Amino acid sequence: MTGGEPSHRLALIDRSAYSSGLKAIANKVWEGKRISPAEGLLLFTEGEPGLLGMLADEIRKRKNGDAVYYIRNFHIEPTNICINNCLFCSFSHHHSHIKWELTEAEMVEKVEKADHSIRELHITGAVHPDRDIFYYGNLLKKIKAIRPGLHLKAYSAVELDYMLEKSHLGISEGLAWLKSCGLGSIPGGGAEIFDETLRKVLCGMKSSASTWLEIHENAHLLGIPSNATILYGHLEKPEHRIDHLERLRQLQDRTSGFNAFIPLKFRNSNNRMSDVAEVSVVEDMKMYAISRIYLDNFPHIKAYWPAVGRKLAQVSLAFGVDDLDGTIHDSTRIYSLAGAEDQNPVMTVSEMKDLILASKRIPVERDSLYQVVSGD
Ligand code: V47
Repeated sequence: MTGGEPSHRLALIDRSAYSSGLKAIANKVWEGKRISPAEGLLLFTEGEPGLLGMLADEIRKRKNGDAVYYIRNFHIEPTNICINNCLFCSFSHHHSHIKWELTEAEMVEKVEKADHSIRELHITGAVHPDRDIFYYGNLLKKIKAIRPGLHLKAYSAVELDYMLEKSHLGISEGLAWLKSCGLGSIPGGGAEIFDETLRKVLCGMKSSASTWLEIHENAHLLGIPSNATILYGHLEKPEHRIDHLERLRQLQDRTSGFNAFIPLKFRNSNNRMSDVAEVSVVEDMKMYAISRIYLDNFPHIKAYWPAVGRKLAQVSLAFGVDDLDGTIHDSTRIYSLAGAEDQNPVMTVSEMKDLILASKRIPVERDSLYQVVSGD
């Protein structure tokens, strides 16, 4: 906290016209207490951006000071051939009708060509019917042989679920083997929305919510950290968002294995949900802020700028966000295909720093485990 200012702000809230319910939540947040699902719901239905931003910003400050983290990273998307056919997806072959897959040699070549300052490789893509855990484990081994220092954040729980099943391995056994191959952490993809009814409509073929959570829990128990996401701004209601956050908060209470939570705004180009309008920026900021307030046990809230655009990512820094992901190096197509602003996402370190400094915050280069590293 910075000298007396927060209590002054709280006094302003107490004298405001906010409902007694909102004032009670504000008091709880200031005292560092956890809010309930009903209170989270009230924030969605009654909270306005000014109040939500103030509360989220206070928590962000207590947890991370003025640091805004970023990492030098790039992605490999191994294939767009997918056994699933999710309504919101613009990436898989189901929508484009063009199938492609990178060979192992092509992926290894991408690593060989990658700038040596890059610390993290994020591997995720479609769920290819023929590729099993041994294929993907051996890929990690080959990459590690060339670049032992590169952190491999690889394979969403949905990809893992399929490769484990295809290879007849249990979750723990399979993850332990992938760890021995070089798996460093698991990205947060595939969570979408946990509510079973809605999940069936949006992505009924995909792994269930409970499987997603089980895979992350097993990973955490093996010392493999992970991230979590929510896909929001489509058919869901505030209660679905709170249910999603609550399931994650409960798991994090058990394991402390999540590093970051990443709200992913639904983008409506080139998919079977193009008739669903994208939500407003106000709605985006509410989602970031309430995520920061609700997930009191998550260290970091990330705005993934290739998905939301750099302007929105910059504004999110006032709504609880302390992490902007990375430099990306024009290596992902998941969001450009879905209509994101940056069609060739790449951000130089100096652009990243300028974006953060303009928000009066401190750019901090990190590794995949949020250790501070000195760049350049
Ligand atoms: O699970 C797909 C989402 C996710 C759309 O862990 C869409 O650091 C919006 O999880 N509109 C994959 N979202 C990406 C992902 C991720 C990204 C960056 C960092 C990390 C991390 C994880 O992309 C999918 C899905 O929820 N997605 N299509 C769409 N049309």
